Amino acid sequence: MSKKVSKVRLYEIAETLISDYFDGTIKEQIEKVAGTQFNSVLMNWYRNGEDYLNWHTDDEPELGKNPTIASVNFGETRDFRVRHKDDHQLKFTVPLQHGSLLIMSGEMQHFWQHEVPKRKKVQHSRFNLTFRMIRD
Ligand SMILES: O=C(O)CCC(=O)C(=O)O
Ligand SMILES: [Mn+2]
Repeated sequence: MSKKVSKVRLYEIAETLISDYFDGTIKEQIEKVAGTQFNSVLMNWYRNGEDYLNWHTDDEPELGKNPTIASVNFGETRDFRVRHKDDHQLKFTVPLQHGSLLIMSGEMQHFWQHEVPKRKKVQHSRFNLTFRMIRD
């Protein structure tokens, strides 16, 4: 698929993804790769490079101590940045391309924060699905 994904195409992808999610197709594939099970999914929609997500850790108590979080990416490539909580100079960037899968697991959320920064040059949409296991 080309790098630029048209809006209409993106809506088609979103629709397919949502129906795939409900019949379990995507979830099952991701679970196989991640080696764990998920019971919830969150969709983030970045309309263009102005939309962003600030530095944070996924450390909500309902995710448990060492959560595995799997993120599947669609549309525009966006930078996913990671930095150490205690030393912000210790950081790296992963460009998340269309079709890529990012898995965060183990003690990552104890020591590392992540963000999706603004990117002025990005004009098109990107969304991702983040699969999680919410415990009661
Ligand atoms: O859009 C992304 O890749 C990051 C999403 C994220 O960090 C989150 O939903 O907690
Ligand atoms: Mn997060």
